[in-house]
Amino acid sequence: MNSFVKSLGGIVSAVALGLTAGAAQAAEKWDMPLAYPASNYHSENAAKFAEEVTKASGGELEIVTHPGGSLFGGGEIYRALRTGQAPIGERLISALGNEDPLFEVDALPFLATSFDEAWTLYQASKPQLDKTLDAAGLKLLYTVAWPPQGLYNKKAVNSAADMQGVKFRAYNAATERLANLLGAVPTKIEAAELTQAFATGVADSMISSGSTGYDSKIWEHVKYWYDVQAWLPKNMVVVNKAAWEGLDENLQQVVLEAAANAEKNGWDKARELSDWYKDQLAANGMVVEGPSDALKADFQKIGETMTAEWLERAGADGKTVIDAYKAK
Ligand code: PCA
Repeated sequence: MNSFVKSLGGIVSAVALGLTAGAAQAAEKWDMPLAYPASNYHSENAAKFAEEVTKASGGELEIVTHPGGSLFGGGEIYRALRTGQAPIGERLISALGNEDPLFEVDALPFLATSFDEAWTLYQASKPQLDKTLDAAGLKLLYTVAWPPQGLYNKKAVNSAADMQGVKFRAYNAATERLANLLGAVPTKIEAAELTQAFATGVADSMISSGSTGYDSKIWEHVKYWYDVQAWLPKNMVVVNKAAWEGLDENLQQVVLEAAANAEKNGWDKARELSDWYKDQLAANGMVVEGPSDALKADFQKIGETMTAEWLERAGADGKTVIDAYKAK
């Protein structure tokens, strides 16, 4: 093809594209990256949220979820949202501790250990969370908690001594630190890569909920889960502020209403599924039990160290959150 024909072709297709874009201008489509598998309740809840927005807006704003890290991996989602590569998405809040220590408050061992306490901590930390996100060019739409975090390990664990040198999968800086304090050897691995990590022996242990163990059929590789109830981390769904401001007020209202529903439904679902997940681990042959007194004491000590370290890093803002939580 000579260059004249080529550039003519370019012009023709540019015109055609322009026409298509013009015709479709009324409707907006938002891709929504998610890090966790499609069948996980967080992802199902997000899909329902997306559907509600699409329906209630009469198709004016269509939200399409992309679970399992298929559009952006878990580690990429926050950046994609900040840069506007994705207008909306979901991320584990405590994975962002390197951005701001305040993101880690819901991964402090033994600060909030039940759904009720986790909800209270969320309310206490919300003003700071909003502020931090706003400064990053983002707006919080809703959060949903994970069930309480317990210890998975290939072998029985009676105390921290049994964790010496164990290959430990971490999902944020806090679980990395915890592994180090346990004497284990941490590697950060996103949930989407978990099955492979355990199958290939890259990891033999982790701290997570029954939910993530269930999603990755962890019983194929791991025998024990200790219900330590160390903390309940949350996922958040956030929207890029520029994308948000591009919506008219009616559409913003539609999104806010769907987000409020998603928050309520998501937390309800997490509570409802928490025991079910534990039953599933046991039904698939795992030993599911409470931690021994020695293990509990070791975890308590580690929790105190981590809380002191966090307070130092998080400064006055961190103290404000903790004080607000304790006052509730
Ligand atoms: N599951 C997520 C984070 C917390 C949880 O329970 C994970 O393991 O990646």
